[in-house]
Amino acid sequence: MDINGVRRILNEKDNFTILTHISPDGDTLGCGFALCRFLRSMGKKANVINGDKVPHRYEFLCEGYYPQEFEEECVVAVDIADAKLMGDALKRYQEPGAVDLCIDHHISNTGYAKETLLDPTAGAAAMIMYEILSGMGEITKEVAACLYTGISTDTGCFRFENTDSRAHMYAANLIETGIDFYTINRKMFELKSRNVAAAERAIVSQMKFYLNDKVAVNVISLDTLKKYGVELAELEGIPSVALTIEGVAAGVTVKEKAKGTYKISVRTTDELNASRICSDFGGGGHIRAAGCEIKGELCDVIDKVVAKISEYI
Ligand SMILES: [Mn+2]
Repeated sequence: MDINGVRRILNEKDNFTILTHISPDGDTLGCGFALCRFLRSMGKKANVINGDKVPHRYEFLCEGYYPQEFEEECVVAVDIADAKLMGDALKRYQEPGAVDLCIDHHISNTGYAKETLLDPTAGAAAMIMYEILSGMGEITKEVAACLYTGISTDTGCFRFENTDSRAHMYAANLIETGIDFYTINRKMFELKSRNVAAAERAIVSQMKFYLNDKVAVNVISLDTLKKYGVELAELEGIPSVALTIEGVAAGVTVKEKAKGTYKISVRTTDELNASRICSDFGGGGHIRAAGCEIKGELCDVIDKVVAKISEYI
């Protein structure tokens, strides 16, 4: 479906449920709350539903948000590549045909929705959302803050390879609305609690190297989270640490979800395709950042991922 098709749906329907993905990030939440605010300002009803709770640093995106009562007419998924990424709390939306419209930029999108607007060249789904909404009406400061957060977080504050002139241009237009982008970026990329800083130091000090130091692995165990009193969502900075080391082509973060279940996040330089590595384990994502889930003992899980990467190196 093209942008005009999406605008038509947003104009025609009145009651929207907007879904965001589990382990919500700035892009899925930014898109979700931007769309919700925009639709409400059009006099329509809309709710944003998350499979997980909104991490503290993103709470400003839902400032003033309250759930509305209505008969659901249109279900929109934002930044969700695969129905299973809605999580167990949103099981009912994982059924075939449950999602009417998906707006996404993941090359690995499975096409689970009835209609999909997919632009894998967009660094953030929030860029697609900006294109849709800016053609429908005025982007208020509140909506702009949500969209800017999505673009900034998914491009690593305009540093990742997925950053292009379009990302900068949209960001510039959003800044024109008067948003406090300094505070947004400081919250997204700098501020952390002392506990989180201590946990990060402990994790990074245990970083292991494989394949002639081309692969670096960080492990976030449930014990570490407990010891430092932090949540997994607060350690979003860890996956980018490995790639700051010269010679590393793949940074792997192994997150213990439950005993024997690990969430793997893979970040790569231009030597490797992270999405392909993860799709071999049933996951997916972007070329330079992707994820998957693997069950087993920690050492076996790491061996499997490293062996897979060695096939592509
Ligand atoms: Mn995204």
